[in-house]
Amino acid sequence: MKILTADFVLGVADIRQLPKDGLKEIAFLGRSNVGKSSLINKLCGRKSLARSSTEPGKTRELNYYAVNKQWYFVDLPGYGYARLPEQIRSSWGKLIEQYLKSRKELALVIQLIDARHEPSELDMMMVGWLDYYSIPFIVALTKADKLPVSKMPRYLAAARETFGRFHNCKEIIPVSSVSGLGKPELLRGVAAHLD
Ligand SMILES: Nc1nc2c(ncn2[C@@H]2O[C@H](COP(=O)(O)OP(=O)(O)OP(=O)(O)O)[C@@H](O)[C@H]2O)c(=O)[nH]1
Ligand SMILES: [Mg+2]
Repeated sequence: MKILTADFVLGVADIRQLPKDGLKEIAFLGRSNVGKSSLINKLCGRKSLARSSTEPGKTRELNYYAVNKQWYFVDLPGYGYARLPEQIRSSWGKLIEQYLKSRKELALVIQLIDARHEPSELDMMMVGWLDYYSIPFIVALTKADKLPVSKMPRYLAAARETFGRFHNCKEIIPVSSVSGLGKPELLRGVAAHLD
C-alpha cells in the first residue's frame, strides 16, 4: 500500500463532532510523548503533518487526517500525563472511552508502547478496553532506534508475553520514526484491516 496524500481535516473535542461520511478509521493510541504524531508523519512520509509536541499532553482533540482521500488516521490525545489537573485527565479518558466504545468506523487501533519501558497500568487498561470492545489492535513498540539491536529479541519476547494473551492483539511490530523501521509491516497491517 502506498500513501499518496494525507491532509489534516479536523480536530474533534466533543464526541458529537465526529465525521459522518462513513470512512474507515485507524486510530493511534498511547501515552503522551510515546510517539503517535511522529509515527503518523513517518507513515505518511511527511515531516510535519501531525504536530509532534514539545509540550506533552497538549493535544486534547482527536485529530483527523484523511489518507488517500479514502480513510482516516486518527491521532488520539495522549494519556497519562501526570502534571495535568485530574479534571482534565478524566475528561480525556471519557472522550477516548466513548470513542472506542461507540465508533463503528474504527477498523483498527495502533497501540503505541515505548519499546524500552514496561507497559504502564494505563497502557494495560487501554488494551483491556480494546479487547473488551472487540477492537483489533496492533502493538507498535516505539523509539526502537534507542534500543541496542542485540536486545531487541528479548524485548520482543517480553512484549509477546504481555500482549499475546489478548485475543484482539493482531501483531507486535517494533517501529522507529527516525529510521523507518517497521513502516512496511505496519502499513501492511493497516491495509489488511481496511478491506
Ligand atoms: N529517537 C526517537 N524519538 C522519537 C521517535 N518517535 C518520537 N520521538 C520523539 O519523542 C517525542 C514525542 O513524540 P510525539 O510524536 O510528539 O509523541 P506523541 O505521542 O504524539 O505525544 P502527545 O501528542 O503529547 O500525546 C518527540 O520529541 C519526538 O521527536 C522515534 O521513533 N525515535
Ligand atoms: Mg501528538
